[in-house]
Amino acid sequence: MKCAVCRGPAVIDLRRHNANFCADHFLKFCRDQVVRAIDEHDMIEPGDRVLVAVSGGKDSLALWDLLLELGYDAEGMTIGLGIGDYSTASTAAALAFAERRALTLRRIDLRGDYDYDIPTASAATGRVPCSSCGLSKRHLIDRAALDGGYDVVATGHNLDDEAAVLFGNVLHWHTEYLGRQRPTLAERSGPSSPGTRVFPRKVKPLVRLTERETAAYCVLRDIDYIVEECPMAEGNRHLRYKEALNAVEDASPGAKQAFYFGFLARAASRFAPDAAVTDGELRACGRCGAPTTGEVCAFCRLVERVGGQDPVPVELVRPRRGGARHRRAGTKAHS
Ligand code: Q46
Ligand code: ZN
Ligand code: ZN
Repeated sequence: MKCAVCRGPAVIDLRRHNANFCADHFLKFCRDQVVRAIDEHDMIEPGDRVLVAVSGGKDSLALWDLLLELGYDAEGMTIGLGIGDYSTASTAAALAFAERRALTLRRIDLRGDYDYDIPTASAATGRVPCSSCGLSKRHLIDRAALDGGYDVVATGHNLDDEAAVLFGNVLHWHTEYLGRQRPTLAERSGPSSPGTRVFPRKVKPLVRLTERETAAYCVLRDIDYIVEECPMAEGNRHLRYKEALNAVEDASPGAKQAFYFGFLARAASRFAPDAAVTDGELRACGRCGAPTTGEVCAFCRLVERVGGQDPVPVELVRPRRGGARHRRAGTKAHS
């Protein structure tokens, strides 16, 4: 197996590109894909301050590393979700990465700062853990970006994630989500205070890389990431959609990227009006000031409902494969 660029020994084969690469040219391939995503979707301007949402997994650490390699001013933020050993190990991986490179990593701990955690929130609300988890993460990272003066929030969603979300949104014809499913979401200002940002710009620079590629990137860059997946993800729709798409990809390499990039090029704009309809009029939350369509934002309502409750062990709320404990699953399905 030879590298497609230098004919040296290859370390990875990329069937969807019909090419093999040596370590150096694979790392260059990853950087090139990120540069292309950033350029094509106007993600980051030179001089922008970037806040990277860091979980400690392969995608977010590869993203942070790639942005730094490309010369961006990128700081990290991690949120302790309280999902047992998984959260402990995730935070440790994020911290180790930041410390080794003397980087700034902002930290929030749900139990320490807001007196709840994701398993307890799931038990108290009777909804899948990903529901309160996604809500909490979105709210807290938006808040941190606005308060910290960051121009843009970057998340580690990769091609597998985005294709699976698209598959789910098409399967259920969630046209408002299809209208919003883009690798760059522009910042938004409040209607009552034009010029004041209420939502930061959000970008997904890894959309041109698969999770196999981000894992290989981490190995070749000597990045220690948490290999274990979140125990709450087991059995959720997002994973099932990924498996279905992987079966298609196996039989037909390149199908996944054709599906996702074809959607962006030829279909996404058709659904934009559906997204606009559900956007609603924004006002400031009466408690925290965050933008919301109601009196009090969903995050403050969640904290009010579940804050201060005794911790519920992960095992009691962990979803089981095939057993539909709850009706809804998967935050990424709506991102
Ligand atoms: S961390 Fe949170 Fe994910 Fe775990 S509970 Fe769900 S949303 S699966 S990306
Ligand atoms: Zn090479
Ligand atoms: Zn609020």
